[in-house]
Order: sequence, then C-alpha cells, then structure tokens
Amino acid sequence: NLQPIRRALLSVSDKEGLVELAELLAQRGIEILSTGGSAGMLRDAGITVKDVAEVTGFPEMMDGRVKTLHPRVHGGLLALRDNADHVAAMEEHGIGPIDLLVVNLYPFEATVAKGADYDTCIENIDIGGPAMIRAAAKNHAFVNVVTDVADYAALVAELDENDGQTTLAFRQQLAQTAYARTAAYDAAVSTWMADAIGQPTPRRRAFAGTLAATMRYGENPHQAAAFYTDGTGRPGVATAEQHQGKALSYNNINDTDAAYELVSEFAPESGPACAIIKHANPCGVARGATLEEAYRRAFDCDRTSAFGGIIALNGKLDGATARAISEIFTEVVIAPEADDEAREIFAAKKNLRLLTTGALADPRQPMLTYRQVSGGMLVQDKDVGHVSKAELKVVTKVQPTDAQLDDLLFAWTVGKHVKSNAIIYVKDGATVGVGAGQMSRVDSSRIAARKSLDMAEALGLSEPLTKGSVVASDAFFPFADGLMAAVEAGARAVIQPGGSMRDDEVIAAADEAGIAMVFTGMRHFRH
Ligand code: 93A
Repeated sequence: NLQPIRRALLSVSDKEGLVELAELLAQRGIEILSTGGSAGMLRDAGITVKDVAEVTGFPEMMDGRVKTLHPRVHGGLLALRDNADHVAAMEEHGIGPIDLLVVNLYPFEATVAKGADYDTCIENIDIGGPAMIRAAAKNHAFVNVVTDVADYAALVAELDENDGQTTLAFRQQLAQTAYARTAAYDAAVSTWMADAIGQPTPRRRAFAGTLAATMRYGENPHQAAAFYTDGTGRPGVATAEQHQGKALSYNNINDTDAAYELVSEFAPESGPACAIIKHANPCGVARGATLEEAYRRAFDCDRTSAFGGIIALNGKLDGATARAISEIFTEVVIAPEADDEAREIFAAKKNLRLLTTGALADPRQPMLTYRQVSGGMLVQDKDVGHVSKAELKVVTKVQPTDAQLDDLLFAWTVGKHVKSNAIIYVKDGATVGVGAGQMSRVDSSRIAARKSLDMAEALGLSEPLTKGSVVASDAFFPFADGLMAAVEAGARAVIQPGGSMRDDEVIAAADEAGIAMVFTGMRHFRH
C-alpha cells in the first residue's frame, strides 16, 4: 500500500510554511504545480514550479474564480493508477497523475469573523479548492491531500520514514481530515448565509466548527474532549483572550460560558453586575454601586458554593474587585476588560485564569443551540426571550412597588440562566437564594430558602435573607403549594409566566397572603 509522490499541486491561501515544504518536496525530485499567488511566492524563493495554467492550457480567469477546475487537474487527482481504462484515458487526454495535493481554502470563516460585507463574503467562498480536496480525498488509495499547515510536518516525516512514499493508513488519515475540512467549510457558508438572509427557524442547517483545542479530558477524566469554535467571532469564552493560568478544562469552558451569558444580560449603562457560577448554575448574581460591591453581594448569596466558582463581570475589572476576588479560590474570572492593577494582583494567583473578551455578549443575538440525543440532534433557537416592565401583568390585588418591579425583573432575568425547575429569591438587586435543577418546583423553592437561611446564619443575621424578598419562577406554579413555600420563606412579590389550569387558585393564594404577583406570559425552561 506504499505509494510514491512524483507530482504535487500546491495551491494555498495561508502561505505559512509553503516555501519550506516546497523546498523539501523539490529536494525529493517531486515536480511542483501551483496556482497564481502560490506559484509566485515559490518562484521568488527560487523554487522551480509549473503554473497550473500551463497544464490546463487555460489562463486563470474571472478574478481567479476559475483556476483549477479542469480535467487535467481533476483527472490527475481522480484517476485510478491501477485501472487500465483510467490509465488509457490519462494518456489519450494528456493528463498527468497528481499524487499530492496541498490546499488550504480561501479564508471564508476569518472573512465573516472580520465582519466583512455580503459581497466580500461571497467572493471568499472557495470552489476550486474544495473540489480538488474532495477529489484527492476520494482517491486516497493513491493520492495524498493536505489541507492544514499543521500537517506539513507529518507529511515530511512520513516521506522521510518511507523513502519518499506514504502508507495507506497515512493517506486515509489525511482524507478523513480533508472531508472534515470541506464539511466544516460548507457548514460555515450555510450558517453565515442563514444569518445574512435572516432565515428565522432552525431548518436545513449544517453543523460544524473549527477545532480550537483538545482538552486533557471531558466532563470526567475517562471522557476525551475537544473544543470547536463556530467561526462567528462573537465575544465570549470561545474568542476570549486568556492572560494567565493553565488551559481551560471542558467544565471550565461550559461554566465560563454560562457565567458570561448571564452577566451579559446586564448592560453596563444600568450599573455594575457580577455573576458567580458553579456547575453551570448561578450561586450568586448581584448589582452594586461598584464592581467590587456587586461581587461581594453576589458572593454573599452562597459563600460556600462560590468557592472554586467562575466569576463574570459586566465591566472592566479593577484593582479593588480583583483584590476582593483574590480572598478565596476562584477558577476563572471573565470580564470585557481588566486594568493593569487588576492584572498585577491576579498575576500572584497562579491557578486563577483571567479571560477578557473586549465586549459583552449580545443576549438578544439570535442563534441556534444543539443537543445531541441517541441517533440524532435537537436544534432550536437560543432562548433570547425578553420581557419589559410594560409587558408585565399584575394579577393580584396588591400592586408591586417600583423597587419590587426592578427586583422581579432582575430575578426573572437570572432565572432564565438557572436549570429548571428554577426558583430565585432576590432582594435589592442581589440574589439571596437560588433553587436549581429540581424535579419539583416546591423542592426548588424550599432549597433556595434553606440555603438562604444557612447563609444568614453564617453572616450572623437574625432573619432569613429571603424575608421581604421577591421571587421568580421559570415556569408557572401548577398548584398553590410552590407559591406558598415562597410566601413562607418571606417573599412579598412573585414573577412567573402564568398559564396554569389553576392560575385562579394560585392568584387567590397570593391574594390571601397579601403579596403581589405579576405574569410574564413567557417561560424560561432550561434543561
Ligand atoms: O476561486 S476558486 O474557487 N477557483 C478555483 O478554480 C480555484 N482553485 C484553487 N479558488 C481556487 N483555488 C484556491 O485558490 C485554493 O483553494 C487556494 O485557497 C487559493 C490559492 O490561490 P493562489 O495560489 O493564487 O494564492
């Protein structure tokens, strides 16, 4: 299964390492064909190359849209070397075999990430490159196809090891990588187009990403894992700059994303905010007059859980906040920016990872979410649902005060980021109890209240923090019991979607307890 390489076609957009590779190929006596820009660069480096235009007998035309789309190229890639008919066809039509194809594609993903206009993105859709890659990969019985600069070294090593030949196993590996590349490329084009034309529903979508990192392990040490970026370049954990500390783990990335998505709900114009995440759920979210205060108030929701958590801030990390955060062990801090003083303070904390993103995520940006199930994939619009104060419907005799309304909306927004069943108690712009991920809403309510009680004890307070709070429920209360659990904990106002068959009973219970309740008409399940 060893095959020699006698003739190679090099056509690359990313020209890193091209000259070095071509030199090594030339030293082995391999004939080099190449397209315009690549050929020019090789010639400048003193390497002998033949223009593809000379091989095809056609000039590159239409701004390069047609360069390699020709039977003398595709026949050379696709012909079975051990098939008499194919060999005869090659002879008859003057087609020479091409044993090695080195292509990397027009930088479509990078062009989109730069925010280029529609026409520029269209012009960066490579046609000839993927056509050749797919042809060469199909014919891997004979042909080698390299689509990534990172694989040049492996090709050179393979040739060194096998006296100028390659093994079938090696070519299969290259072909598998090549199809991953063309599939991801077309998926990127399709995804961009869906956004560009405003395709509203998750229909006929392709899924792919670019391998950004392989992790030491996944959710658990016996699970292999990797991280793929989607090429949109949107601010968040995928594009953040990491300033210090070891590489992020699978769980770190998941939790950091949860933290940043949550804190991004709070626009900096409406004041500093902080979210602390543990196992993808918030264990404290708060506003404050300063970022430091927001952090301290978030921390005071559940100090026990916050240990080893992930912190997201909606503004520039400053020295005072960094000092406060440094008081306990934290895994990751993510913020739009960090000032020099904060960076210096964190530099002394070797195990803390600091990420900056340049901007907050846009919580209203439509996108898709994916979940794999056995035998398939679930796709849906991301939950970008949003209710304003004006859309709230007061259903009780008691009206919420303005301050309560602010807290209700704050609790509602946090609830969107809490695993169902979610119950969130809030007082003065800070969570004071979070109940997450329970199978019963009453349990979530009780857990949140119990944790709040523990916290009050730890802080040496005489009353539970939930006393006089407001409470949000991510979905309606099917019975009055969940609401009553919140009332028992001391909540004085409730926000929930409404829409239960027993809304009347629930409203009557609220009236009986003398509390205010508003309906959003929208729920925020998160499973
Ligand atoms: O516009 S294309 O889709 N038409 C082609 O026939 C074609 N053949 C190769 N783009 C084509 N390519 C691409 O050109 C390659 O995939 C590579 O990215 C680029 C290399 O061009 P140059 O050598 O002129 O820099």
